Amino acid sequence: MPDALTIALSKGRILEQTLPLLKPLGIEPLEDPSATRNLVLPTSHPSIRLIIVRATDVPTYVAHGGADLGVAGKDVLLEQGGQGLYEPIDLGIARCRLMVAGCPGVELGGRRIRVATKFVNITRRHFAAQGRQVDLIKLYGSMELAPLVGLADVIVDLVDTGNTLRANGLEPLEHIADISSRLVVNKASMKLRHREIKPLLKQIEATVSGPG
Ligand code: PRT
Ligand code: MG
Repeated sequence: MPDALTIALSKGRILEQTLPLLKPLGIEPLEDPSATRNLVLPTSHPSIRLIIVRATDVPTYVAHGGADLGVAGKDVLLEQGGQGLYEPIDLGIARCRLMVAGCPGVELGGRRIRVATKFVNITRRHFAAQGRQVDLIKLYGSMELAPLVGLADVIVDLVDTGNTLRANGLEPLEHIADISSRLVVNKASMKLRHREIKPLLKQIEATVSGPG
């Protein structure tokens, strides 16, 4: 299927919450994505296939034309800059909040603080907008650990239920942004394959904003 329209998704909540949006459009993977090791998945739609990539790699695949379309968290797009992409639809899925969090009662005033996060660009911008310089400590996961062992004063991470913070004795301190997943489109594809992509976008938009 060299000419198949390719949609990049990541395993986990984005895949789980995107498939129900694609199903009414007649787009269903022919094999169970959570059970297969295949990274290229044909669908019930003869000219649409899915590829499975890391959540943080979706913008890269789409910007460089490895996929025509993709679904990416707004956190990932904010952090990476979203260059080379159209971002036409807020899918309203995989919702959460980007928050500053730390130990209850932690004093942040009047000194330079250390912030552990995988979102270093978002974090720098957030504190710079407050006129604060911070020392950034880049981590790739388990951010909640950093304040507990004295690696950082606070963290910047995604929060949904708050259970992860609570389980580690941390609390949300500042709200940075509300996050949901966005449909992203390769700019050249949008021009060259407009006849296929435009109706798809219309249908997805109708499903997202539709009744119920
Ligand atoms: O897991 P992997 O390293 O492969 O990649 P990933 O973590 O980037 O992917 P995934 O599937 O975990 O997240 C994909 C996208 O889902 C993110 O980019 C967000 O846009 C969105 N999303 C929505 C979330 C959450 N909710 C969320 N709760 N992503 C992560 N979390 C994590 C959070 O980092 C923290 O560890 O869940 C924990 C907090 O959840 P609560 O419910 O305990 O508050
Ligand atoms: Mg994860």
